[in-house]
Order: sequence, then C-alpha cells, then structure tokens
Amino acid sequence: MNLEQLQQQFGISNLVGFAEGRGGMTRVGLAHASGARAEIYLHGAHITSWQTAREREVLFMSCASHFQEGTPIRGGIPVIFPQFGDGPLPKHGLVRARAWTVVRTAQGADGAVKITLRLEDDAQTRALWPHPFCLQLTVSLGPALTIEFTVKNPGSAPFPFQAALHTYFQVADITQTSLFGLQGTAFEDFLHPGPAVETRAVIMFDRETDRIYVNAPDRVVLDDRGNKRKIAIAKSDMNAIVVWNPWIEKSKRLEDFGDDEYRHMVCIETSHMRAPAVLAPGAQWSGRTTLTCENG
Ligand code: TA6
Repeated sequence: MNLEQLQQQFGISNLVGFAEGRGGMTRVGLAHASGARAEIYLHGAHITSWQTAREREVLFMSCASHFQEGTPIRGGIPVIFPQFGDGPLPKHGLVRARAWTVVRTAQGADGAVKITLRLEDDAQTRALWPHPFCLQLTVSLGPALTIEFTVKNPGSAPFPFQAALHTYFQVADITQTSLFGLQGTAFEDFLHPGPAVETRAVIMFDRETDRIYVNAPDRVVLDDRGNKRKIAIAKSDMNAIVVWNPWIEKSKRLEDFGDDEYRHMVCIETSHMRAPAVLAPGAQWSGRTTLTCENG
C-alpha cells in the first residue's frame, strides 16, 4: 500500500498522518490533543520518537542509526521476537527489520490516538523458524505511551518464544541517572554469568551494564535528573526487565552508535522470557507496557 492509500484508508485528520521518513521508509505520525507526539516506522513497527506534551523527546535515537530495509534502527523501541539476544536465529529475532502492515487506526473514547500494526510469518521467516505466527503491536498515545504486544499461534504445534520491547530512553547524563524498583529481584548478568539478586534500591550507572531481571516488578522508575524528569515504566503480563548501557568500549564496537552516545541513553526493556513461554496451537499471549513521563 502506498502513502496515498495508507493516508486514505488509515489517516485521521490532525491525529494520524503517513509520510515518507528517513531512508524513504514509511513513517506514521500520531498527535494527541495534549501536544504529545509519536512517530512509528512500519519498518519493524519501530517507534522512533515519543515527545511529551511539552515537546520533550523521551526516546533515544542514535545519530549513526541506519534507516534501510533489512537493517534494525538503533534507538527508539525495537520489537524483539521470537528470540532475545544471541541464539540460533539472527540476534534479537526475526521481526525488528521487517515491513509490518497497518491493521487499524482510531481515536479512543479517552482521546488516545491508536494504531495497530501486524506481521505474519512468510517463506523467509519459516526458512529460519518453522512456525506460523501473527504479531500485533498496538501503540496508544495519550498522556502516556502504551504499547500492547500480542503473539498468536495460528499453527498446529506449540512454539517457544521470547518477546521484548527494547526501549532506548534518552537521558541528559547517564551519571546523573538512576533506576528504582528492582531491589530484591533475581537477575542474570550477561557480563558476569551466574544467578544473583539485586541488593541496590537505587541502581546507578558507571560501567557497561547488561542484565535481565527475571520475575521483575511491574513498575520501575528511571530518574533522569539531568532533565529534571522521571519516567515510569509499567508492564503487565511481561515477566522480565533487561537493563543495558554499552558504556565506553562496547559503544566503540557498535558501528551504528556514536562512541559517546552511551552518556545519553539507557535501555529499560520490558520483556517476556525465561519463564517457559510456550504458546499452544490457537493460543495467544499479550503483554502491555505503559511509559509515563513525570514532569516531562
Ligand atoms: O539489550 C541487551 C542486548 O542484548 C545487549 O547485549 C546489546 O547487544 C543490545 O541488546 C543491542 O543489541 P543489538 O543487536 O541491537 O546491537
């Protein structure tokens, strides 16, 4: 469907608009009466921007990010399925660099502006992962940003999966940023293998950090002191949170990420994995994440 057809079928005056974005890829803009704005690329169903009613950007986008078919965008909210991280499939799975389609747009009774995007299996995905699937991502822009991620199994066999919203938050200064809410939570440290429990009430960042907190609480708060704001990250039916900052050396190894950009970002990734997440034939899983910027 071309831009004109998308606009005709799914555009909503002053609320939902389609345009050509970077790399010639299709971008949809959402606008809320409060002044809040969001941008999503159909490429990967990738939310690339969320601005508060005070027009302050909340998501990080690397200055070196690619915007091209077949390549993930570095920043915003990558959608991860069916594999998180490294494994038999491409890293972070099959869907973050594929072209999703628009299912519907609407304005809710509460005034929130919504769009639902869909991706289904095809010959390419089945060649790598032999399961039919149907994913839907519903983004709802109101005073908060809510993302509902649904995985359906239309096939005749169960499949294991991992799912995540790999959210990059923009912060003024990582050394003036802290994370609350994970004290007492078990975690796996990708840098220092072995089970452990978080003892800190306040997590600060002074080195590469790459941890998955399992059975994590449904709400954590990122205190972006440099911007004088706090971002609440709330989840439901998602059982893990990944916390990542590449710090100095890994930043230099990422070709689509500036060497110093680690200073201005942190990933807080609401996820569903580590539990036996197996989807029976005909079943579906839905996980929801709500981001709220206080004093945004
Ligand atoms: O979010 C944690 C992580 O798995 C890190 O290990 C790091 O590799 C990051 O994801 C980014 O992965 P990407 O494939 O987007 O470079």
